[in-house]
Amino acid sequence: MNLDPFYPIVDSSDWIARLVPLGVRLVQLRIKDAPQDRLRREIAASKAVCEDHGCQLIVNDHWQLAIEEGCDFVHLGQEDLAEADVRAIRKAGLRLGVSTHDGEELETALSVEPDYVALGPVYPTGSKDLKWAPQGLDRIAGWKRQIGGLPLVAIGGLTLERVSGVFENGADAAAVISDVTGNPDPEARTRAWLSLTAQWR
Ligand code: TZP
Ligand code: MG
Repeated sequence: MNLDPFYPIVDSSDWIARLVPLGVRLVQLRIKDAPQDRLRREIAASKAVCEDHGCQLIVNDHWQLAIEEGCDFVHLGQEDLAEADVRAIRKAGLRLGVSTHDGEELETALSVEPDYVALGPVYPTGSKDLKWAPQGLDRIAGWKRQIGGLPLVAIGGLTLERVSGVFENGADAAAVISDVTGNPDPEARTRAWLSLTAQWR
């Protein structure tokens, strides 16, 4: 499976409606703590926009809603993975990406035969509280050696200015939150990311 190298993560369908039409081909909807009915609406609206624009939507956490809404890709962290019914996810035909932060988590992730593995945080991040120190670029290279052809997503503190290093060390995609949605001009920043990452597509 081929992942687009630019993998923005956003927390609403409004963001998806803003950014996906610019040419984004891979996006994650990551909404924490919302009522089920709102989550369902957000997932459905995101899916509609992504379908219109040929963009792969990946739904974080809410795998049951993702199945019910006909989505085809979910992302789970390790805690979500422990509670999820991976067989149900697979039976419904969805693909699955899994977060990892250390070797043990990588083994757990690999045991469910994921469609990609994410490693983070590469650099310090303000977007998520994590107990792990920044992994650095060497760790990206090490993870890639271990997982071989399985796509590797780098995440955490990635900016346009320093993203090249993750691709040079074997990452297949760069997942990013604040460098895009925290930018004063998110549309311009998205275009710049698309333009820079086209070389790794
Ligand atoms: N997992 C590891 S780091 C991170 C997640 C969800 C946050 C990445 O956000 P940012 O703003 O791109 O550092
Ligand atoms: Mg999660």
